[in-house]
Amino acid sequence: MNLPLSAELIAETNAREVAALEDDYGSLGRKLSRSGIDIDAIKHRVANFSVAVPSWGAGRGGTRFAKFPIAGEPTNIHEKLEDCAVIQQLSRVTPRVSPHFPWDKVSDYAALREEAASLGLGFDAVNSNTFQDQPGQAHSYSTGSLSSTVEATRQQAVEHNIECIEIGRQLGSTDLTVWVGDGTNFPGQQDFARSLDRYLDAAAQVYAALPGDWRMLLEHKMFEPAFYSTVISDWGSSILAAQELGPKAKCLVDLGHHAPNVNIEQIVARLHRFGKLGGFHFNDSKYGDDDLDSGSINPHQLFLVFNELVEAELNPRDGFNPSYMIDQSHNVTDPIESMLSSAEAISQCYAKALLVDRQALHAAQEANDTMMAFQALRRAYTIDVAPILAMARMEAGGAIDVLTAYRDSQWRVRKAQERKAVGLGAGIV
Ligand SMILES: [Mn+2]
Repeated sequence: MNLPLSAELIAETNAREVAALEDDYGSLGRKLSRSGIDIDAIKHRVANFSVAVPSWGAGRGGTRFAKFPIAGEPTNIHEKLEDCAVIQQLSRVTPRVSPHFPWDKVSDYAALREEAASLGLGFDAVNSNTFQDQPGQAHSYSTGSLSSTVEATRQQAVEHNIECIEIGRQLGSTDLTVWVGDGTNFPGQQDFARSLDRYLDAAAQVYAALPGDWRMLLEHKMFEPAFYSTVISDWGSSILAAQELGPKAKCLVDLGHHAPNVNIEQIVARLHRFGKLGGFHFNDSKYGDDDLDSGSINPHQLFLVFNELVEAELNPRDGFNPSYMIDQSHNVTDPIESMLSSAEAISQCYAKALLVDRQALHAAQEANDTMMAFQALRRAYTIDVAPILAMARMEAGGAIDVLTAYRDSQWRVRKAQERKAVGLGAGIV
């Protein structure tokens, strides 16, 4: 194992914090035990929770207007893996990286898998990219990809997705995430029915290439880059497509890809009810698909989503194994710091959802006791679960205070001396 930070550094920062943590953990444990909850059992479940980080999230993102790179940001997949390993070493909750092709292309994927393993990392869902043209590409995606009116373009998009499956097999992935930017900017530009027909026909060719234990995760998005309509615009289109494709096709919910104020937690429950909840992209938003840090704007919504996920876990119906990933654009922060902070926000909401008294909640629901049903959620939401997360992290070798340990490590300062500078330019991720 070739972990990026020294274990001594983490031990030193933990030594400053451990007495306070033990005090807080003990106090919270006594409080929870009065409600019949064993804090160690919650800690055990939190320790088994994980969320993937996207390779592209390790670099600074940007908007349609500009990108402001920082010194020492990663310039290739090898450096991205190093940064992801820092996040995992400190947080112990992000053991997998979700790669993106062609951005992360290398000549030897077996070697890349070994390189990741030596850093303490594995690979999560593989992401295809048919929303931009690459140098030397035969057919442009300017007319769309899987739904393009141009047959050769559709075929190229199918082949790219199949290539992603092949790369993913070598990396140890078992999921292909498909998001297409296909859509229109003008009324009348495309026929809604025929463009969906073309998408389904092409997606079925990708589906047919899935190995037996793989899933195809369909990610819907309401708008952007198309601003009038998109082909897979909402969870309705997504579940209909997934149902038509077959049992290995599932829906992936990105928290930012909905109309404002949509009840996302209800969508989660609906998709699970029909065995189609395949994955999650965590981020937060204020106005649209802002890709802000998870839990930074609406942590209560994140908690309510996890409340549904815990319900689903307890009642798995056709199985429950969603693929979780952070999907954010880090435009103004050090991406490592944002992902450390976000991983903690996500785990916190999971831990709080575990603290919900399900028996009391279900009893109140059956009795139509609105206030007590709401209070069952409110009681859990207001508990500060930070000591549970910190204890789980420390016991797994991570840092009690991840951001302080990261800053103490001087990682970015050291990388700024080693890595070449990243160019300016637009940087939507
Ligand atoms: Mn996403």
